[in-house]
Amino acid sequence: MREKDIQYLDKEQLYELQLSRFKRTIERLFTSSPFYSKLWKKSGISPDKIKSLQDIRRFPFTSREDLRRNFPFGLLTLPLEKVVRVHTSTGTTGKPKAIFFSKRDINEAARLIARSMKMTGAKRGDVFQNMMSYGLFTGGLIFHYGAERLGVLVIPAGAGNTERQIELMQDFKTTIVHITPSYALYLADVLEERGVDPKNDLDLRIFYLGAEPYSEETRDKIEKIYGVDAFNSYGLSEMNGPGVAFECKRKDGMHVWEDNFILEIIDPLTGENLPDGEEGELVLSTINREAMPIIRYRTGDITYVYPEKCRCGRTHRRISRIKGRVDDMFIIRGVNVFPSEVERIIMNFPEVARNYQIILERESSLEVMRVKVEIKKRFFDGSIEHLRSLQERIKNKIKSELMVTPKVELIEPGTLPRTTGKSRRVIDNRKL
Ligand code: DLL
Repeated sequence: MREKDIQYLDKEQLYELQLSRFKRTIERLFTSSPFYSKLWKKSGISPDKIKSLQDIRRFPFTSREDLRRNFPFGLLTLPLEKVVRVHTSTGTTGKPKAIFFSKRDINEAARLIARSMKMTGAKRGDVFQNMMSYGLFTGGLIFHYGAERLGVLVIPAGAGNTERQIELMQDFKTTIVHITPSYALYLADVLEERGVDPKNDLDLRIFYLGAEPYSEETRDKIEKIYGVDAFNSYGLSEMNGPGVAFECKRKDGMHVWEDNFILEIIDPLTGENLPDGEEGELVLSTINREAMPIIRYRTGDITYVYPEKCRCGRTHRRISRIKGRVDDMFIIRGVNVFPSEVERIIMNFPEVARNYQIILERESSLEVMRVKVEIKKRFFDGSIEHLRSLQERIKNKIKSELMVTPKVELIEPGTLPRTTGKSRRVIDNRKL
């Protein structure tokens, strides 16, 4: 089937495609995966009982722990001579997770990236600078293969070495950049210090932002600074890496490529499926992968499915911007808070620069949320009254929206640690 046709299949056709791929995946796993066949036999499931996609709900979830416990080869279903690549994902604790790819798996992952890039307007003749880390992280190589497949000129810059990134952008007249939102903000600082105006002195037109949660306000900020269209890109190593879900030109939710993944939203506490429109944890199953299919993987990411079809005409359903990970959420004085909500609030203040940090502490027996916010230089050096009132306004806004009274600290730009990869926004010192 042609790429374009897959994206615009009508609902029934997409359903049939998913169902047949789902059945085939389950049948294969029953015969080739000791891990799944054992698990499913224990739950009394067999492939011939699958009649509809709803039947996926009878399958047990696969957890991050399952991947760790079976590290490295436990979920591999092909002999090693048919496997051509491994990527790993490092958690904060213990063993990483290993994800294996056959040649076909790499091609299919690249197809999804090429499809996503094309959807946003990338085309031959574009110069694409990939500022994501190469190596075991998927943001480098998986995206790289997709960009080559589309036929753009790829600069495999990797993350970091900011001076060289700027030089590369200038020398090769880069038009498209793939970058984490926190590195995009950091890069903007360095450009400013060098006297380079990203809007007028460079040739940029498209940014792909992903690999970590960020707010709509941060996207707006990046679009304004660079004068580009910035598209949200979502994925995780366990599901190939990037290319799971991507925004189209409408920039209103990310299309999950449902010909490759089955998408469910569950209540993270009960595991019950939730209807479209309700927020919960995203669960994904691969239905077009050979080396290491994964069924009902609990991503830990909080989102919801848009109930209505996108105006772009594509049938693949959309998920909302990721609110955070189930385990990112912290509870302070009984209130549940996602760091992304704090970000959304503070980034709405024009005085706020590009970086912030949330520190959770205990002062005597009371829990305190300290929010350190970098302020643009001209405001930081401006009147003290203005700073005092700003501090008060940020505090009150957080208090009224999140029901927690924070301690707000305004600090000079460039004070907080900067990152070229994924950022760490919350430091929890309460357990110490
Ligand atoms: O971050 C893959 C990726 C690379 C995605 C490049 C997009 C661009 P992991 O290192 O395994 O893989 O981390 C996956 O990062 O479960 C989310 O919690 C978070 N994440 C990824 N993309 C987004 C996004 C890659 N657009 C984890 N918004 C996921 C929010 C994101 N969170």
